[in-house]
Amino acid sequence: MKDSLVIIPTYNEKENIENMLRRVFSITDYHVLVIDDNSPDGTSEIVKNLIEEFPQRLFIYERPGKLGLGTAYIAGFQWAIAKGYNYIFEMDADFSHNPADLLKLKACCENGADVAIGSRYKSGVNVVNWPIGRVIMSYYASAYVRIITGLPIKDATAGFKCYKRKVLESIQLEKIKFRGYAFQIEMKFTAWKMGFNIQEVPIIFTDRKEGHSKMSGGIFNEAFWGVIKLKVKSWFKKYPDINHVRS
Ligand SMILES: Nc1nc2c(ncn2[C@@H]2O[C@H](COP(=O)(O)OP(=O)(O)O)[C@@H](O)[C@H]2O)c(=O)[nH]1
Ligand SMILES: [Mg+2]
Repeated sequence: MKDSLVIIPTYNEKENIENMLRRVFSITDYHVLVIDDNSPDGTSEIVKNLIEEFPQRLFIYERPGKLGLGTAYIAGFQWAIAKGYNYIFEMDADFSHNPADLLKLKACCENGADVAIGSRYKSGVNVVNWPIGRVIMSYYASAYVRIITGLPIKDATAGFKCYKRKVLESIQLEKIKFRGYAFQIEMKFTAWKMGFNIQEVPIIFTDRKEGHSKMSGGIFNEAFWGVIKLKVKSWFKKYPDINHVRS
């Protein structure tokens, strides 16, 4: 069995998923787990057909309905831990994240990081084709997270990451309840509070050319209030000691 698993959550990604999977398989030897939320457009059928071509490398986890990105990743992390993968990635299906950057994220973890983050704001602002309003919102969202929580990360809502297995084993995943960007912030905040080594790797994020964003006002509100909740909860919470897992 190989040591790396890329988790790709999908909801209506029929235009992207096949190209994305072929691209990942052509440039890496990593395995892929697609978490599909019963996409009405038939995304899961496309994945299942490809499993015949890539058995033992491509897996699908089907859920009955749209349950959100956060719980999709939690299900994927639990699956990855049970199967024994050592490097576990989060990546979108829509090519906003360049699959070639998977190799950079893994190299960062091999060179000492416990969590490597594909960062749009590590060196300037590297976002292509997003409406200016969305770039500004995303950039200032990270600043807001830094001011409220102290999290020393330029791209707090980033969803392109590589975790070492021990990070996901140490975080109490069942306690993470957020669904959208707040989920991405909570994972980073928790890993940072526990003392894990988090590093940002500059990437270029390109807006999707196919399909539609599932970003919504509800996801925005969850993140806005979620950051404050996270901070307040952190005053009362005892984070697990990671010294026993440090290698
Ligand atoms: N399984 C699952 N995937 C989702 C859900 N919402 C979004 N996604 C996937 O998560 C990734 C990022 O979503 P996207 O809509 O592109 O968000 P944006 O890039 O912030 O606009 C894509 O691969 C989506 O198909 C969901 O509720 N469940
Ligand atoms: Mg997207």
